[in-house]
Amino acid sequence: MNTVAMAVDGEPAMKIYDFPIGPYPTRVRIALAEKNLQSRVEFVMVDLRKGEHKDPEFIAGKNYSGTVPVLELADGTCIAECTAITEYLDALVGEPVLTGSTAFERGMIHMMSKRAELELLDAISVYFHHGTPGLGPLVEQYQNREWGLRQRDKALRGMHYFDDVLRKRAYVAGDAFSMADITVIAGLIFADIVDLAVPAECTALLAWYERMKMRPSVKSQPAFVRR
Ligand code: GTS
Repeated sequence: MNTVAMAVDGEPAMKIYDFPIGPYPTRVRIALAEKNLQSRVEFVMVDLRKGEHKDPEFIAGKNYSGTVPVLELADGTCIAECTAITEYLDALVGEPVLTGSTAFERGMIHMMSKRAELELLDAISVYFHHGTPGLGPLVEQYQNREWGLRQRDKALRGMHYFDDVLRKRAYVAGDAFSMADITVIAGLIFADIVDLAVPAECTALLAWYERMKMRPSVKSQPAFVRR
């Protein structure tokens, strides 16, 4: 692991263990950009292609699940899981609110973000790790192609579901941009990585994605810049 950027203006440093082009780390990067918090974070590169996220030291000290991103607070506490990290960052500073202000908004955003994980992002991740070479033979210790292909089909159904949602409202969880939009964006980034095209008939999802890619917090991400 090596530290690739640091800009901390007198505030206690937070670290993000990161893989800059990865769909999941991009969720946290978008949240940081939306909240204008990048300058308070030191990014630490964890090279997934070298299996650095499976190092016993990383698993014992940073994230039991052996994934990135991980947020490390100044006192050494580590918070893993994109949803948990986004909730933490959202509570640090005010606008824009990404996880909801009212009970209704919080419930809707959490549900839709979880649904975007279950039906799209996590499904494509399983397809990547099981139905394709994934991170390569050094990292992928067990693969089940049948399971991977089922998850790819699940993700395609998920795309139709979110297309239907976005025919009825401007954003995934309501009338404002939220964590749920970020999670679907990550799903479509991962879909692109595994060459899983959004079906052409999903016009609402495709149009929403074009709008999302115009947001400064989204278009500046390494996941898009590299293309
Ligand atoms: N549920 C976790 C979260 O929401 O943070 C999933 C995190 C995750 O799967 N991260 C990927 C990872 O570490 C990073 S990336 O695929 O988006 O680059 N994958 C490595 C692995 O071996 O699963």
